[in-house]
Amino acid sequence: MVKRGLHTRPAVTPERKKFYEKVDPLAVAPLWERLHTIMSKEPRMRAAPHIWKYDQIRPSLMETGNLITAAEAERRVLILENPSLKGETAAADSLFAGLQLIMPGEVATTHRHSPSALRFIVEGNSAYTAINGEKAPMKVGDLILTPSMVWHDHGNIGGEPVVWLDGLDIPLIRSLGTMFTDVYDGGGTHPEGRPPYDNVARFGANMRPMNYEAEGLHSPVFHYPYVNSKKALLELQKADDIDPCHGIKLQYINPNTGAPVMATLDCYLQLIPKKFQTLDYQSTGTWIYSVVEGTGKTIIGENTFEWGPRDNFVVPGWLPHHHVVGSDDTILFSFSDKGTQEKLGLYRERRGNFES
Ligand code: 1HN
Repeated sequence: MVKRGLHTRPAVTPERKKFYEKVDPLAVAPLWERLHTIMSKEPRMRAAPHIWKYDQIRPSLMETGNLITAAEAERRVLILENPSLKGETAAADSLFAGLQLIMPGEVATTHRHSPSALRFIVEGNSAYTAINGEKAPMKVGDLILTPSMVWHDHGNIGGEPVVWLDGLDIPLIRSLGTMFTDVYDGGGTHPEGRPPYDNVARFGANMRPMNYEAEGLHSPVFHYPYVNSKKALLELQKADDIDPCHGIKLQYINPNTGAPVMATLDCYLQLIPKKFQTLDYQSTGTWIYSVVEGTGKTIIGENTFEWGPRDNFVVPGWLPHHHVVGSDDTILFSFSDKGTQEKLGLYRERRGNFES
């Protein structure tokens, strides 16, 4: 008998083997042969922890600028594909991540899709994402949302290449069978909408227009400028209220509800002070990080990942992990499926010193 977790696989006697073969054409199978593979005492993710060092990827990413136009590619993205999920277009069991490049003068035309997406700007300050025609000028460290089924396009009006991290809920949408995509007017661009930063002024100043009625499952703010979110973290350092597992970790929220910014993607920005070592944190959530400022390392089970600005790494669910920060204060962006799991009553976490 093979013992694994809670369940044991019964012996395969010649009589049983014959039975299994006999019933196979009927499209039925004995659950007792499978129980040990599907049920585990605790989560076992298919994705392994992985780090994508920006310096190693950047030359190849820039090469794609000559290899294919944004027009031909539609979206010029190098998928951050987890080696444990090769060919599956995923960074982790439930999340997609990629690095998108847009060259000076290029546009990526308007489309919309049922997967929700976030952009976290990594390099360059001369591009924009337009949401229903309203431009969000991209600055390094800004978070820009393109929620489910909202029209969006990108453009680069300056002289430098611009790169951002794309985060999407593709694996979830795929498994639910809820994938829909539309191309705007056969590959065109949405007409100019409201002026840049309109959404930030309307909903992002802890105020909102009088008699506004909230609708939809996503934040009415779709642009969270880094200057604002970084300022909040720096101000909070004065209170010296450092969470042992997370440092100072702020969640980007939908101001209508206090909920995560989108139904299926939950975003965070955290400051961990220099020389700080966090306590272990274990959660059912999968976390994808983008390092903004500072250097350090993250220890995830057996893996130690050393990181600096613009590196990306993934912490798959239920793996205890902690951060060790170098000689400068560190700022980390991350996104997660935490919000999705919480809606379903499934999120669990453990903090501090525990048996792993
Ligand atoms: C997509 O539409 C974008 O709109 C980025 O910029 C990344 C990855 C998979 C599928 C669609 C975009 C994407 C994507």
